[in-house]
Amino acid sequence: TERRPLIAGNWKMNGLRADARRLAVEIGTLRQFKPDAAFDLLVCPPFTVLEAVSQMIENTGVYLGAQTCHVAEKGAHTGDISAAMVADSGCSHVILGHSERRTNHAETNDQVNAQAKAAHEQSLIAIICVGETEAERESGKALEVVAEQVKASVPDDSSYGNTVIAYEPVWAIGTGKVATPDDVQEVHANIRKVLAEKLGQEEADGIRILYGGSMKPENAKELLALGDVDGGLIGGASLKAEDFWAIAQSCP
Ligand code: 3PY
Repeated sequence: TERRPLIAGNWKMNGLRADARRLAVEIGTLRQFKPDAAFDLLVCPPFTVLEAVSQMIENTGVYLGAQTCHVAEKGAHTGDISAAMVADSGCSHVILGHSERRTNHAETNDQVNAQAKAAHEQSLIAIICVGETEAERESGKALEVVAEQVKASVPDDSSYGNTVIAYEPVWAIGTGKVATPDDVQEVHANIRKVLAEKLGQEEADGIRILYGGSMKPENAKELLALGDVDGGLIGGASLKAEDFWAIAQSCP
């Protein structure tokens, strides 16, 4: 299975309506200018501007995603947003288990697994995030920790059509530190091995594994050229259309 690169912007908690609209228009315009470029572009703004961004990127080919969803379809969950609501807002994707969610909202592998199932039921593509902390890497446990996260967070109904993995070493998120290409390729190849054991080789060969953690125009080319890196989940650099586009243009 050919893995088409996915360049995903994680806007995090950034974007009031006016700025979000402007950024969305800029990204949509760039995409329309090169509709045949062989990568998928995805923007994941905060819930409050999904609707506004959705209108701005209509018919541009840019995909829309949310940054999390609740496991339940509806009900007494004040402040939460369900996968059905995410889909209803025009999203095709949802980021799940980002390390900031795991840390700030105590999300566990089991919860991320249930969220991904809920997303799949709404025909959303789940982008499941995994990654080790600095202490775990320093004690030589990076591969083991990430393998455990993949085993536990990826539901059994996952396929290359409905699931993307994002490897984000926690110590590289928003710090400017980037993992070395050798380290990234090693982790990505091991994630694919774990996916093959769990879902079979065909699914594992088709599932896109993104690198995240301070990806920017200056380091994107080297990272995106790695055999098991199938795109990027981009934080800060996704808030500037020209940087986001430059990263996408770095796809091999
Ligand atoms: C980063 O680039 O720092 C991210 O966390 C992207 O999700």
